[in-house]
Amino acid sequence: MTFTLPKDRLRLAIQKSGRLSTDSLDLLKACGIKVKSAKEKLLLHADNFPIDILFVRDDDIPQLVMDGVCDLGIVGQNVLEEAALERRSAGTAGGYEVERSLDFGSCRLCIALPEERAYTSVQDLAGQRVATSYPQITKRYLEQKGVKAEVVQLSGSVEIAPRLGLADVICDLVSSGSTLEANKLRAVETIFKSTAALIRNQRPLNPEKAHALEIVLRRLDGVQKAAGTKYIMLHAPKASLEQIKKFLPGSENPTVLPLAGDDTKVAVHAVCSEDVFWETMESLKQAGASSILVLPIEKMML
Ligand code: PRT
Ligand code: ZN
Repeated sequence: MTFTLPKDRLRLAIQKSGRLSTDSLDLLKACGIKVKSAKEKLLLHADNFPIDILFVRDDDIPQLVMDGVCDLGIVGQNVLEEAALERRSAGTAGGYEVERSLDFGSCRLCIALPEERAYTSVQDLAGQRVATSYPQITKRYLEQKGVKAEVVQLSGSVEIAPRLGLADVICDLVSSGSTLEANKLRAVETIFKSTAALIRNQRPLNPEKAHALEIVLRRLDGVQKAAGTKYIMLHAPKASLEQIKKFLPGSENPTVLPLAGDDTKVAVHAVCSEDVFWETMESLKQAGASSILVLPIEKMML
């Protein structure tokens, strides 16, 4: 299929269908970029922003960005690191920059072995066969540790390799750990920690695209910052105001307002940069606060 892409619109590659797809689309939506969900399409134009979205397999995203076919991509840092190492070993150029780490797609690349096997240190992996979909990252780790082991590349179902006799140990992504548990494996080393990231091609953008990217990044920072914050409102006796302020997590300058009809109390409004737990609310209550409300914040611009 061939299509032409306009030169003054940003091109962003995201995963078509998989663990990062919904979060990537939700992030665009939170940044005010409207894309109609049409999963059968390869390319979508945002209606209200100069950006086109390309829906592809996650493995293709680093290459599309490094080769400049797309200006931007949202991809797991595990996939990115593997592709970058692969390119380096093949001597192929292609620069990229990680613009932002994102707060989804978190996982870790772990070495795991059958539960019943003893393990004391990474040196125990010498002479072993390690099955993985991430041969470059795995080899780099083993080399750094001075361990000589055979790396067997598999494209999927790595967790069954020991049972099939294809390998002695595996190196695979883990998030909850239930896949390892179901396959009677245990993680013994974490060799790479990953989240999704927004990446860009290293070459300078033309002024229109650079301006559009600046806006996207500002909005994205506003969304990510808001995700970890809460707005808290409460009534505080004037006498215990200073003590109550100390319990407000990560809040620098709360707003203190008079309370109509009661001059012994004030209303306190604060943006808390950390989550507000029940324990915090209980401490506030004990310190004399009442009518405590905790609200989520959708967007922030400071
Ligand atoms: O079709 P396409 O090639 O686009 O997708 P894919 O099947 O290659 O990737 P997908 O959608 O499975 O994962 C996309 C990205 O999500 C990965 O590259 C990671 O950055 C991130 N991610 C986060 C994960 C996991 N968590 C994860 N748990 N990717 C895969 N897994 C797998 C893992 O390989 C193992 O099989 O889930 C299993 C382990 O999960 P737990 O929860 O049982 O530990
Ligand atoms: Zn993939």
